[in-house]
Amino acid sequence: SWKDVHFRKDIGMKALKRFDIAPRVGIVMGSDSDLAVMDEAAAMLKKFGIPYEMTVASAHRSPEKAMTFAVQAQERGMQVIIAGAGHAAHLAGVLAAHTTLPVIGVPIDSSCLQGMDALLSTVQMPPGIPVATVSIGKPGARNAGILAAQMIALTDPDVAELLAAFKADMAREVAAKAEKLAK
Ligand code: RP5
Repeated sequence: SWKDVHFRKDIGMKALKRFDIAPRVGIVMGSDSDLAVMDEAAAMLKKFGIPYEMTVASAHRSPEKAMTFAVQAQERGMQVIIAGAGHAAHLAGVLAAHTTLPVIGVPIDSSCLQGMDALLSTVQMPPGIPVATVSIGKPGARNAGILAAQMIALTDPDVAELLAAFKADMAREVAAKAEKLAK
């Protein structure tokens, strides 16, 4: 089943094609230098068994590709887009301009301003075009993956079950830490 497919980034697209599976989440990043951060989002989607596709498209350097990705995402079966970019990060906003799918923005800490520039560029969308912006860098990318899973879980009980187990695991970990501290 598609749940058994391990969507490593290098074989992700091939696996999707081999099993004839449509990606449900599109992860887009402004440059391949963003990959180490965006891999955190991918890791979460893998954990919840959600097929995804990863690509590079830049709002500034390849605007046509970014626009086409957003325009085609829904008809290709995607339910959520996660977009990560650094510097003056307009990628998530540009994708959101071209789709009605929910777009989650990940500000990437790749500039001299450590991502504050990307955070403000991503979060400060004009009214009418929302981007659900998470925190800067790897923790934000991880949360983007979880948030995408939560959106998908609204109509997918299997994913909802995995998310509930994930939360229960976190609570157990905290309890174990508290217990250790009390000893
Ligand atoms: C942004 O510029 C990208 O998202 C990346 O974070 C940053 C640097 O890109 P490269 O110069 O490494 O390609 O558009």
